[in-house]
Amino acid sequence: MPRKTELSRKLQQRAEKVIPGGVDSPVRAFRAVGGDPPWIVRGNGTLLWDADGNQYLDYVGSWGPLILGHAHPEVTRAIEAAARSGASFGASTPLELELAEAVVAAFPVIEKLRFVSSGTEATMSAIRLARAHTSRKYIVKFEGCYHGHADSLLVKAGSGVATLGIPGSAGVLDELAQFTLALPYNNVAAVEQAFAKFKDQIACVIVEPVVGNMGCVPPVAGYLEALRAITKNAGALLILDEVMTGFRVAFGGAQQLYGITPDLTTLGKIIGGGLPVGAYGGRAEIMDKVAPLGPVYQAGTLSGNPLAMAAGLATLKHLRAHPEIYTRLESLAGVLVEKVSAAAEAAGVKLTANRVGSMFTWFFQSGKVSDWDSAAKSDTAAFGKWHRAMLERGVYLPPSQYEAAFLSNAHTEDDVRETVEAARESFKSL
Ligand code: KE4
Repeated sequence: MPRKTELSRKLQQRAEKVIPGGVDSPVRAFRAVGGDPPWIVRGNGTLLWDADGNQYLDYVGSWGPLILGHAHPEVTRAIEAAARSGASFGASTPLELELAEAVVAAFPVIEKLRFVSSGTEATMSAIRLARAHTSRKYIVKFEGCYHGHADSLLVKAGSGVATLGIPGSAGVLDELAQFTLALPYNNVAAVEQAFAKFKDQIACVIVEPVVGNMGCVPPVAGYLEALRAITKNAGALLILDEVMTGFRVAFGGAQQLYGITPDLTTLGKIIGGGLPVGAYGGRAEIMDKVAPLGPVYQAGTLSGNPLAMAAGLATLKHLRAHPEIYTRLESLAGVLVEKVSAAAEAAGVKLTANRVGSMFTWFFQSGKVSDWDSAAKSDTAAFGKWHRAMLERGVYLPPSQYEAAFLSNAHTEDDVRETVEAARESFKSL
């Protein structure tokens, strides 16, 4: 019995009259997988319900924030309590101080941080700060890594390695893009080449320490250590963009998992518990350059918003009180990824999986996926067909081959069994 989609489709058609593509973020339009995007009206725990009343088992989790699942009672109660005292004051509140202290306690390398309202604001500010701190113009990012939509970061590789970047979006100026070098991920030689060619001119390297935005791609052994050594030697800052990995792959993020000490860290998603929060932080000698203390300007009307701080604080308090959650997520996600991969193999479907903790991706190809070039070899049409088949069976996966999926602490062994069974049937339908 195919899913009813009439009401979602009507909402989508109405929305397209007043919102570009009918969505407030492009990936939600389901262009990469086809079909009508469900319009979600409610979530609870692992479940989502759409406007037509269809129920889904959710593996997107709002793209990472909801490690505790939807509408977790402790988070909901915290938001309700904060809301009763007023939504926003444009003044300092004890809640933002409490959350800042909780983040600093979990990330020892962060002596000071500044809250903003999105991951984009966090990385944009970190880049500006790195350029000011080093008085250098160039930055290094990696193909397949996404750090939000600031102009300097919407840049793709020029022709050949270590050449000037070219705009990755209309509206980004060539004159600005040229100062971003976009290099292949997991390739140390390319970084060494860039630092040799642009000696003493590179302000920072920004990297997803575990990539989520080309699908899940872990760092190869020694890669992050090499980035740390090269940047330290060159007087450049290492920025770990932990918007996705922070409090996800470990309570102290990828820097705890891999033992890397960055100069700046960007955070988001989980620290907002589902509400809009980003943050950037690092050593005081760097952060003290930010206004009003120093010359780097950055501001935000809703930065440190009390409702968002309350949601983030409740989330981090729960994670801190229950460290066993990370062991449980590691084990349950391992079972899920392995059993779905086995189901694909049994159905003769080429699939390769990458996973770090509770973030993972099944790539529709048989090769190893370690960078953008290898990820891009995936059969996106087959992924789209599988995504639609899983949606029909009530499993809500990220609507793009090049996104990470997430397990939450609300997921159970029964959810995994149900998902594996849906996958088994879906592979047969390909
Ligand atoms: P936001 O501006 O979307 O809050 O964060 C940007 C960002 C920065 N850094 C990393 C590592 C990120 O993953 C993101 C945003 N992630 C995407 C999901 N791949 C957000 C989903 C969307 O764009 O709608």
